[in-house]
This record gives sequence, C-alpha cells and structure tokens, in this order.
Amino acid sequence: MRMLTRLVILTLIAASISGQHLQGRSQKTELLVAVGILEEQVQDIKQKVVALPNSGALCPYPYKQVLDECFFLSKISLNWNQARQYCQGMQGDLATPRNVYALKSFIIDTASEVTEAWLGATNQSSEGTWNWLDGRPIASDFAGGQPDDAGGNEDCLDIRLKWHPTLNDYQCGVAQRFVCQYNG
Ligand SMILES: [Ca+2]
Ligand SMILES: [Ca+2]
Repeated sequence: MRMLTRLVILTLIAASISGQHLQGRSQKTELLVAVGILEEQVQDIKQKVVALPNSGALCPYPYKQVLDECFFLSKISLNWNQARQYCQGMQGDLATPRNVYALKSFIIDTASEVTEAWLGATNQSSEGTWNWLDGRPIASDFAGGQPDDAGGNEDCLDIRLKWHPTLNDYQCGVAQRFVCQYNG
C-alpha cells in the first residue's frame, strides 16, 4: 500500500515534470517564433530606412547638417540685429549650437578665410548675463579674458575662428559674417 502510494506520487510528479517540460518547450517555441517575427520586422524597417532619402534632407536649403543641427554661414556681412533678422527670414535664427566646436569646424571647412562670425546670443538688455537665444546659459567656451565688454560696448556674441576657447563679446553694430540655424 505504501509502495503503491509512493508509485502514484512518483507518477504524478513525473507527469507534472513532463507537463512542465511540455509547457516550457511550447513557451520556448512561441518565443522563438516571436523572435523570428521581430527579426523579420527589423529587417523590414532597415530596408525602409535604407530606402529613405539621404539624411541631408534634415536640413532644407541652404542649411547644412552639423551633427544633428542645421547651420548656414552667410557670405554677406551684417550687424548683429540685421543678421538676426536675416536668419529669422529663412525659418531660423542666429545660431545657438549645442556643440560650439562642431560649428567651428563647419565654418573653417566651409570658408577658411572667415575670422569671426555672429552667433545667437546678446546681453543688450541685461549686461553681465550671457545666455543663448534659446535660453541656455553660455557656461564655457568664452576665450580667455572674455566676455570683457570692452569700452562698455560689447553686447553681442561672435565666434573667433583663430581663438581657443573661441567665443567673444563684440560690438553689435559691426558688420560681419554670421551663422544662422534652422528652427524647423
Ligand atoms: Ca556687454
Ligand atoms: Ca570682447
């Protein structure tokens, strides 16, 4: 009797284990099928990505892509306020680069003769405070001794291509080349 009970219990355990195995196997099969479907979908998405036009499409003419931002280096020279108006007239504003040195490389690559260009920051309305036009503080990247508000008359930000670090406050009324950034 005792033997029979043990046998029954062992049989039940064996059946239970085998059931778990079966269950586990079918779960594994289901997961493998799911993985297969996902792999197919990934392939499908990759093909669609390849079929898309070049990533240059991120930046409409005449902007050029630098990392994930779109910049335009002017050929003409304007004072800071005029330059800002010009950029705003082409769906942008003066540049507020997240990576100043990527923009610097872009300017040098595009026009190595350029020595300075307006960027998107001013303290015309609050002397001493330097924020990008999008509100982010300009924490670093000012050249040594800058901003110096020389002559008490430097309220606009430019980039000096031959300086490192590279940013400077300068007289807003001076006409020089400038960098716009697409805001689309
Ligand atoms: Ca100033
Ligand atoms: Ca200065």
